[in-house]
This record gives sequence, structure tokens and C-alpha cells, in this order.
Amino acid sequence: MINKEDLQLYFIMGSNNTEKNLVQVLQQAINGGITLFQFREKGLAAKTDGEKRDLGLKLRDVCKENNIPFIVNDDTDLAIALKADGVHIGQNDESILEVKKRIPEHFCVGVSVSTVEEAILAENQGADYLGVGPIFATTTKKDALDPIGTQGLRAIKEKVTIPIVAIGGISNKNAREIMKAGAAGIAVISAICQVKNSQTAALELKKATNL
Ligand code: 3NM
Repeated sequence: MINKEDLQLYFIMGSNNTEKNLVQVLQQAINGGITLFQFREKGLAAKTDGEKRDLGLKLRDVCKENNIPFIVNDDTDLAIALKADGVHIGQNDESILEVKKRIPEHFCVGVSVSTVEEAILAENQGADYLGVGPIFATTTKKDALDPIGTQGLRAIKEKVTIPIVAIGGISNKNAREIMKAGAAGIAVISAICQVKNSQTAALELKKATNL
């Protein structure tokens, strides 16, 4: 199980998000204060099953050594095989009800939503937390929807009781605004992956999320 505090600085990464060594980037991010890691292996550099599993295993071990919850995006079988702490699913992935039939009891399930209706449904179906976005424009996810802004975030926050992590175009410039809108935390890819120093970047983001 994860708790609200685990969502404060939620770092997501897969091999197409950086040219650097992923294990090293993850370790730097942990040193900088991330509170959770999601392995999201997609896109151009998507790995074959074996490669994906090997990479996932390495990243999971770094998380375990550092007591950081490890979540797998989309791939429930891989999450189970890697003995992850949970799985995160999108609106186009396997349904939450199907996922919940297969996962171990201690697993948490996060669901991506961008509307109030999706949020209410996900909560009713037993999601443990919501990923809400995109809040701002992002170039990291090619098929991202239109940004919903902090207004969209507030509208969802009003209608659900489970914790929310905001995603999409988040940096240390806008993180505070998001926390003020009621998010439990921020989820970022490029703000930690695509910078010179991932440790410093994580440190700055963490500061910005401490209201
Ligand atoms: N999901 P960055 S936006 C993975 O809206 C992802 O559900 C989104 O990357 C959603 O922090 C997004 O670099 C990309 O903007 C986030």
C-alpha cells in the first residue's frame, strides 16, 4: 500500500525519456528526494519483453534498496512479476476491475484521468489514487490531451476523496500552484530526466511541493 505522502514527488521514467543510464538517473533522483518511482517503458525505445523485464528489475532493486515505492505503468503482468508495489493504468489500458482481479492484495492501483466523470468512476471502481492531467502542455507524451489547467484539477479534487497526483508540464515554476490546488503531489518526467543534474532538479521540485 502507498500513502498520500508517497505521492509528493512522483518520478516517472522509461528508456525513451533520457539518453543517460537509467539506474544512475534514478539514483540521483532518489538522492534528490523523490518519494515514488513509476517505470513507464513506451514509445520509440520500447524494449522487447526480456529487455523490459531486465531493466525493470534493475530499477526495482534501486527502489527497494532505498525504500522507494516502485510502480509499473500499464503492464500488470510485469508489475506482478517484478513484485512491484502497484500498477498504474490509463483510460485505454486494461480496466481497473480486470486489474484488481489479478493483483496481490497489497498492490496499489493508480488511474490516469482528465475529467470529473473519469475520476468519479475510477474512485468508485477502487482506484487508490488518481493521476490527473495533463495540467499544462507537455511534449513528453505525444498523444496527450489538451491541458486542463489548475482549474480542471480543482474541479476533480472537489469530487473525489482519494489522493491526486498532478501530471503534465510540471516544473519547479508551477509546482506550488498545483499543490495549492489540492494535489497530494506532482508527477514529472522531463523535469528530472531531461536536465543536467537530476539530483538538484529533484531537490528543487521537492522544495516547491512543500507548501
Ligand atoms: N501522462 P512531463 S502527461 C506520462 O496527462 C504522462 O496523463 C500524462 O511528462 C497525462 O513531466 C504525461 O515531461 C507526460 O510533462 C508528463
